[in-house]
Amino acid sequence: MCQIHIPEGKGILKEVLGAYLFPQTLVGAVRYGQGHINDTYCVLCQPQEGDCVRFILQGLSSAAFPKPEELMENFVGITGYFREKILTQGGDPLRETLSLIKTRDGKDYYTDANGKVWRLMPFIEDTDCFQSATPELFEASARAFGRFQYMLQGYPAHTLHETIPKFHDTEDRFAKFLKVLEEDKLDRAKNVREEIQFVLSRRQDCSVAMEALRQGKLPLRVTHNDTKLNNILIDRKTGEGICVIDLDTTMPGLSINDFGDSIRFGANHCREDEQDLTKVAFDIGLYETYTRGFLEGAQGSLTQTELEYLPWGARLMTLECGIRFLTDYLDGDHYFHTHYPFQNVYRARTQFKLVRDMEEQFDQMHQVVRKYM
Ligand code: ADP
Ligand code: GN1
Ligand code: MG
Repeated sequence: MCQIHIPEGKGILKEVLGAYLFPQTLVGAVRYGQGHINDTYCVLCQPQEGDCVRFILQGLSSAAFPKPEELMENFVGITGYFREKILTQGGDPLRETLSLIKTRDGKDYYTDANGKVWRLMPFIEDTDCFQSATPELFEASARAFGRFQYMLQGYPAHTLHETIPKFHDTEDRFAKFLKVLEEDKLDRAKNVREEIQFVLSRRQDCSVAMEALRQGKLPLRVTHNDTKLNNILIDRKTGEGICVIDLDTTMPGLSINDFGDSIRFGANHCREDEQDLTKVAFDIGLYETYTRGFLEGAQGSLTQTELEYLPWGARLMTLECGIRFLTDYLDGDHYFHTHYPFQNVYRARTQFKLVRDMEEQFDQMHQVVRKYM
């Protein structure tokens, strides 16, 4: 057996990799991707002839996912459902959806000595994962997320576990923010007075989607709930969104949130933690591009009311995400991966600037949707 390269301080990886039987010689594992939640590694194997074969190894965040076994049950159900659909349509399920590699003892995942759950998946090659995109690629991602919504229409929603309870319940996010703010256990509130005020003055907004759900105006569907541009793999040959990834929050939810979260992340030209707010601006042109693609992909599966609420989806997902970043900062930065101090504050600020822009352009946002209804 060759010497395996494992990142320093990650002895646990040796244990995890040992749980799998690799057909080729294991070369090593490196940290991979820009996800904020899971511990993702690219595992490299060298066959006797030819190029290295890559795998994605992920340790699920225990801070985010209290019941990882239930999450994995969802994962198996959803990917199995996609597999069948893709096969009927003559597609390639190994490229168009995620799949799991079994452990030596035939399990779908490995639980390490600390109780952390790990999964191993084939690396979907000849694809790109973008943090920002050209309008063409953004539209391609929109078609793929819209199609994701469309394809899940018939999924038995009652079989899905809620992997993060109240994940996009914006009222509950507001309540959690208030609680953490009241405690202010690290005495950090004094550093973010303006941001706190921004949230407090938008309490009413936090109820818009939840109220529409309670009144039966918006249907509960099976949705992805984390539709960032970097949660989609773009086929290098066709430029189309070939595989929707990061299925950990796919569960009952609102379609407007799937639309909205993509807008939050992609309809601008800045990093999520951009520190120069003069560079942060909502781009209504990109919003239109995404709307066109999403509605094309959804193939008429959204109701009239859902369409009317799409702009609210964008505004609320952006506000909610800002609230979550700010809450995490006040709480000690335990939830989102951070790479330097105040990163969650910078992230919250970009979200709030985008919310302001959307508030100012809300009428135009509605007009854009009407154009494609
Ligand atoms: P997180 O929840 O932390 O965001 P993701 O599941 O989104 O974790 O994975 C993080 C990154 O890893 C993705 O943005 C993508 O770049 C890459 N990735 C994940 N799964 C695959 C895969 N099967 N093939 C290629 N790249 C992948
Ligand atoms: C997280 O896992 P990732 O990086 O794709 C988070 C999303 C946030 C996003 C902000 C499970 O997404 O809800 O919108 O960061 N995922 C989870 O960038 O909390
Ligand atoms: Mg991700």
